[in-house]
Amino acid sequence: MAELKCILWDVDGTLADTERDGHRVAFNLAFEEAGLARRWDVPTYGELLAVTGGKERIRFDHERLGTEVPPAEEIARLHASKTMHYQKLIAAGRIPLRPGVRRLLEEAYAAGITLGVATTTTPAALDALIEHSLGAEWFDRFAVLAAGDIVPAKKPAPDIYTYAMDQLGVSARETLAMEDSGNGWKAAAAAGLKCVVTINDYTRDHDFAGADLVVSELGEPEAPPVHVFANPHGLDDLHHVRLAHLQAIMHG
Ligand code: XBP
Ligand code: MG
Repeated sequence: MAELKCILWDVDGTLADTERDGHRVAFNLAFEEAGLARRWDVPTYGELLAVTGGKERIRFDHERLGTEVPPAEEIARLHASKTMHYQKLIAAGRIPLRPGVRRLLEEAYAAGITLGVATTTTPAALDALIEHSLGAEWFDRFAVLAAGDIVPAKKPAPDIYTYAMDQLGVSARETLAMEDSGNGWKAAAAAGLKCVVTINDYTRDHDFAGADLVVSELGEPEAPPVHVFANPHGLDDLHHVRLAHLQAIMHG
């Protein structure tokens, strides 16, 4: 039994549904701009999400098609262009936060819980989402922004979570992860964290066996109740996910 001291948030799919209408669209714009014929449609992109990290995903696409993998510098250039397009999409306000994210962040912040980000996405992409979707005050409210290539092994490796906890000086016992995907859940579990999962259309069939709560979204008091897919701690009153639920998970 431990007190909840820290919540580490995944970004893509958890804070906002960024993949289908954000990252995917930005990759396609970068392919087009580079004169490449490749386009990732919605189902194809879902398959490519098996690999985290945009540069890694481009490489994986070539590997699985059996086409020649471009040199690392070329992939990096293509990915830099993708990041620029992604920043523009985010700046245009195309991607709102998921239901309940702001509410729960505010509640936890007001309660003095340490908040951080642990994501595989590129720092520039994360910064755009904070600035345009969350609000610039969150640059200070998050005590750590752990992102991208800062650790070499991306999720499902635990490294980004371990890195974030090291930076904050908190232990796995007192930290909870918020995730949306199988790879994210595996990373959190491998780092020894309890984990709440909010699924989305790309991740609803992923394996979340062992997660501490699996729901459709965090939800809002005035909206219909969330769908609960797994509630191993037997949490009550799950119309929407509140800080009290996260604290109960840590006690359980
Ligand atoms: C997110 C990712 C990222 C984004 C694209 O995974 O895998 O690669 O899809 O971002 P998670 P970049 O939510 O588990 O962190 O192109 O900036 O890598
Ligand atoms: Mg995610």
